[in-house]
Amino acid sequence: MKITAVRVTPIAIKDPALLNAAGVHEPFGLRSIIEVVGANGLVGLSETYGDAPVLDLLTRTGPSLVGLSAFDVHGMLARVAAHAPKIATGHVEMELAPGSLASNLVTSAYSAFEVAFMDLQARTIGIPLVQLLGGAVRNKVPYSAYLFYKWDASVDPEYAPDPYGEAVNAQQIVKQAHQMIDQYGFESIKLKAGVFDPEKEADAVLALKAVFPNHQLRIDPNSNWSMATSLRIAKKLDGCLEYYEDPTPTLEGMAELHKATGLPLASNMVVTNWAELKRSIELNSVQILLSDHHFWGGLRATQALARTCQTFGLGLSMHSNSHLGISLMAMTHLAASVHHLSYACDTHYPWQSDEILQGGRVPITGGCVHLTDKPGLGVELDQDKLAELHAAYNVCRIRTRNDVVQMQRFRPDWKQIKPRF
Ligand code: GKR
Ligand code: MG
Repeated sequence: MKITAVRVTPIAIKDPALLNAAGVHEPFGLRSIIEVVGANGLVGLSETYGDAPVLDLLTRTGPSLVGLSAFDVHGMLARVAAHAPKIATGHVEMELAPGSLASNLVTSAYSAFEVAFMDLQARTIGIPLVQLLGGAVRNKVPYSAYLFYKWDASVDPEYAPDPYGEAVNAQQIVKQAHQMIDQYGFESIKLKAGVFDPEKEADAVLALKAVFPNHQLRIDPNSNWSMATSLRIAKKLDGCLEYYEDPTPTLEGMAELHKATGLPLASNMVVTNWAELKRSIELNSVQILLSDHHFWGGLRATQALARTCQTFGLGLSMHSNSHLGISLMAMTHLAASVHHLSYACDTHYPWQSDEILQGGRVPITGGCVHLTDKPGLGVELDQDKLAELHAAYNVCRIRTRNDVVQMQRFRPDWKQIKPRF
C-alpha cells in the first residue's frame, strides 16, 4: 500500500515554567506532528521533537517517502539517512533531553516516521497498533506523577496560567503531588531535582514519603550532583527510593556510585544509544534503563532494547519529554507490548494543557492510560486544533529548546555548571 503524501507540521504547545538542572522551560514546547497518507485514504500519525534540526530532517525527508510502501520501514530509513546533514550543523544540544543530541538525529527522525508508518499499517489492517508489536501483555499502562519545582506563571506574561502554581519548597511539592494524584490516580512519584540545595530536595522526598507511604518514589537531578553529594543524599534517602535516577554524571561516575551504595541507578542521560549501553553493561553503571522510542529508534528498536535489558539483567522504565497525546498513545502501545517493562512510565502529559486530538485529552485514570480496540494508535487529529497550534509555532520566537537561555532572561548571571551541587 503506497504512500501518497507526507505532512510534517511544527506546533508550539504551552509549557509552564518548570525548573531543572539546565534552567527553566520556555513558555512553549515544540513538537512536530507527522501525517503519512496512504493510497487507501487512511492516515498514519506520529509526534516527535519540534526543534529545528529534527524538524529540518523530517521536512526534507517527507517528500521522498511518497511512492514507498507503508510497510517498507527499511526503505524509509535509507531515505532519512540520505537526507541527514553530512557535517555538524551547530545544533544546540541539551544533555538532559537526549532527543536533542546531534548523534541521535537520524534515529530520532526514523523513530518518528516509524510510528506513523506503523499507525498506517495497523489502520490499513484494521487492528490496534499494539498487535503489530506482538500483542498486548497488559491492557493499561501505569504512569508516574512527574513533579517539578516550578515558578508560578505570573513570573512572566509569556507563560499561560496553570493549575499548579509555584513549587519552590517541600510543602508546595507535596501540594503539587496531591493535586496530580487526586486528578490522575498515579501510584508512583518522580521528583525532578538538581535545582535547589540537594538537602532540601531530599527533604522534599522525605516529605512525600511521609504523606504517600505506599507510593513508589524516584528522584532525578539530571547529573547535577557530585559523587560526594550523590553519596550523601543516597544515605539520607536510604530505603525511600524505587530507583535513583541520573544523580551524577558519566558512566564511570554512575558505576562508582552503584558500587558504593548498591542502589539501583536509572538513566536517560549516560545511556542514550547502543554503544553507551554496551559500556554501561561492562562497567555496571546503570541497572535500570529509561527507554524512549522517540530517540532509541522507534517502537520495534525499543522492544529489542527491552530484550537486551532482560538478557543482561537490567530493569526497564520509560523516559519522557514534554509531549501531547499522539506520543502518549505511542508510548502506551509500546509499553503494553513489553513484558519486561515493570515500572510506571514517566510522562509530562499533566503539564500540557493543549491537545490536537478529536475529543480532547487522552484520559489517565487510576494512574493508567488504557488501550482501546480502535485501529492504529486509536486517536484522530483535530485539524482545527492542529492549525491553531501551528499558528502559535509561526509567531513563537523559539526554534530550538534552550532552558539555559530562558533562565538567563530571569537571572542574567546564571550559568550551567555540571555538576552544580
Ligand atoms: O522536562 O525538564 C524536563 C526534564 O528534565 C527532561 O528534559 C528530561 O529529559 O524528563 C527528562 C528526564 O527524565 O531526565
Ligand atoms: Mg531523567
